[in-house]
Amino acid sequence: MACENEVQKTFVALKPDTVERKLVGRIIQRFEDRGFEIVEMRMLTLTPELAEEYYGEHKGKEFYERLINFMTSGRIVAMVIKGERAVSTVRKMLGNTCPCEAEPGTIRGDFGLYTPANIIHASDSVESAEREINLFFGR
Ligand code: FUP
Repeated sequence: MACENEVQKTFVALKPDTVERKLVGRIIQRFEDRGFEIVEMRMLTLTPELAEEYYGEHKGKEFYERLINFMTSGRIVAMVIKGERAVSTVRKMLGNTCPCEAEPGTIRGDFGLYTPANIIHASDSVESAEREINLFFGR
């Protein structure tokens, strides 16, 4: 497959488990090592309102309440990562949503064991990236 150049921005959140376990620096290091640039970064505690807006697509699913409780349980680090094909490449670096299925060498495969404490979130498409960047940095 041809490797087409396209600089993109994607949204990444380091979840409360990552802040609690003091893994923030090691995970950011992976993105910088890969060649990405951190262009925005903010530490915050999600309000239930923001968490519900952020995860609105999962409302009604059996894991939703646990997910919202977890995501509001401590500080997160929200950031915007920029670089060549950031959206798909960063997603590959994360590994499977469920850390038990994530390959070793991926972030979730190296640092996580279960959901919802699966270390990190990253946008799954260019459209989601725009929505999430706007939600966290556009106001
Ligand atoms: P991802 O895009 O990889 O973050 O995954 P999803 O958008 O499908 O899920 C968002 C979050 O919901 C996950 F990061 C963790 C949580 N979740 C569960 O707790 N259980 C599930 O079965 C699926 C997702």
